[in-house]
Amino acid sequence: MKWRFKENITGSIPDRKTELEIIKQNSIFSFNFACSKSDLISYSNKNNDCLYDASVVEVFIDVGEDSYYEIEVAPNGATFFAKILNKKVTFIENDNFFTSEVHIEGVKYFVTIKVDLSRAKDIDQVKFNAYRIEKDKEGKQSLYALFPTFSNTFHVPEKFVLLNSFLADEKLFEICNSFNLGGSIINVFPYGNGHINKTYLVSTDNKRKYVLQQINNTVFPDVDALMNNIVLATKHLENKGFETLHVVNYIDGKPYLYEDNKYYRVYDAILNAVSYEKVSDKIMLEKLGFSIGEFHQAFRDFDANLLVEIIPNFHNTRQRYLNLLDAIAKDSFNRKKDVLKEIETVNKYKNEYGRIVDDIKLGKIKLATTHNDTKINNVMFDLVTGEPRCVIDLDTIMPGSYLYDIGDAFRGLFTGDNEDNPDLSKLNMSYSIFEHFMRGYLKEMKDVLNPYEIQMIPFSMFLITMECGIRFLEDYLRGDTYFKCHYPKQNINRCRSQIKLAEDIYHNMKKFHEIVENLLHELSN
Ligand code: ADP
Ligand code: GN1
Ligand code: MG
Repeated sequence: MKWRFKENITGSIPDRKTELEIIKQNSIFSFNFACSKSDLISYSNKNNDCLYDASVVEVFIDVGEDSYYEIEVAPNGATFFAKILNKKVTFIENDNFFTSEVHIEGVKYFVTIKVDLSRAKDIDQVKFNAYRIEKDKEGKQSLYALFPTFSNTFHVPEKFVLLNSFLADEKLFEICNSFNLGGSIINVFPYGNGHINKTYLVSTDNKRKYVLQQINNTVFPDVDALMNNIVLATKHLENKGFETLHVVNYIDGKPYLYEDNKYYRVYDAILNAVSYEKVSDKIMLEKLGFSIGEFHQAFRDFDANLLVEIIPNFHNTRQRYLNLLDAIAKDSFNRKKDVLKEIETVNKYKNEYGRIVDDIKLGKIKLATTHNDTKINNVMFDLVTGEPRCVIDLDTIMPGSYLYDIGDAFRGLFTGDNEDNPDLSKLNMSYSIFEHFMRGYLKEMKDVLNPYEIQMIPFSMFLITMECGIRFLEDYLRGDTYFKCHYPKQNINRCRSQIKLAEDIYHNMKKFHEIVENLLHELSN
């Protein structure tokens, strides 16, 4: 892979191209530079002279000692080799640490620096950065770097990256580095179980951790609006003293980076916290319900119209059903035959799907700022206290009904880690889970929901669960393009679990009503 250098102070892509390719052969690492548009001015032909006062390419390498090596090669082949310890330069002669070669073609020059890293105690800990200085005929000096230091010096060891990890996952390292995270990146690992974005945990040597996400641009075509919603919502929460996601801006001040047709964002990682696929502890459930209620309360003085409806009709179940009918009619992948039973079950309830959207239009159900994806793994719990700390995954924050979030939370809690488990007996439609979560939620929200909304809680659990089944089914018929799938028929399994749960809820709504009534009675005393 060839890397293009950036302008060192601004991080912009310069017209004058510098490319670097790194090739590893056992302990020898070849750094192959291709430098275009050069006036080929070298300072002198003496080694260890002030070569950096004219044109030169450079590699800085830290092999795990307190100091780092600086290697420079000029277009005329002269070299500079020194050890830098606390900014103090010690020249090195007669060392076989590296060899170099230069080749010139017109105004272009090529340098190969071969470094022998067999002296490194732990090759995985070796860090580096690479640079170019170009001094033109007019005497103007330009600084370029693989990882810009955003200053007028290259001597910023915090900008070095681990060489081996970099070679393993070069692109992600480059992206993380360009966000200016204030530390050398140690690792970038795939992280979490989300179905939509690609998520990575980024560790740096400044002890801070970050979450890098490649935003799913098919699901979210308007990334500007998406990030604007998130920034508005998180600022609102922050102003109220709640812990929330914190967006790390790209160096141009935007909350995301667009590169090679892909969108990336970085959040501070929420430390000492974890997200779960299932929760059954009674105390935790009550606290979880409370924190979803708190989330709703926090946005009561926020103007929901400031938020763009990022996925129109997201919880319009009637529309979701119509989309499914369209996918069935098209049957583009000839998959309808695999899911006839599921289609039949979904059709049975078709007259129910418009109820909440129609009630919103009639004013019986309020529109508020809602999360719209209150899946349990979108809540971070404290590792020490076990308590919910904050609700994350704010991609779908937009005007909606509280009932969407309540219904969705139970869908997730009853599903647990069995969303794609073909053994449907593992699903857990539990009155106890309902009661404990609802107790916490109603403590916060009983006076905000109107009596009709309260009455609709059990129905909302049925509706959102069935809606999710419909969405998995549609995605299967359309060739698995929306939800991340890890094996061929995963969306069928997911659909079956949701439909089964939805039917169970539908047939037991009376019992859920009774629990709500009892809780309201308990909480009013
Ligand atoms: P998706 O939209 O794909 O579900 P999420 O934003 O929910 O993506 O992220 C996926 C997972 O990554 C979450 O369930 C959580 O475990 C983890 N995660 C996301 N953001 C953070 C964060 N800021 N700090 C810690 N973990 C996070
Ligand atoms: C998706 O992004 P994630 O994994 O938290 C989906 C939800 C579904 C859920 C089903 C933006 O949630 O709506 O209910 O999968 N999110 C989006 O597991 O579509
Ligand atoms: Mg998520």
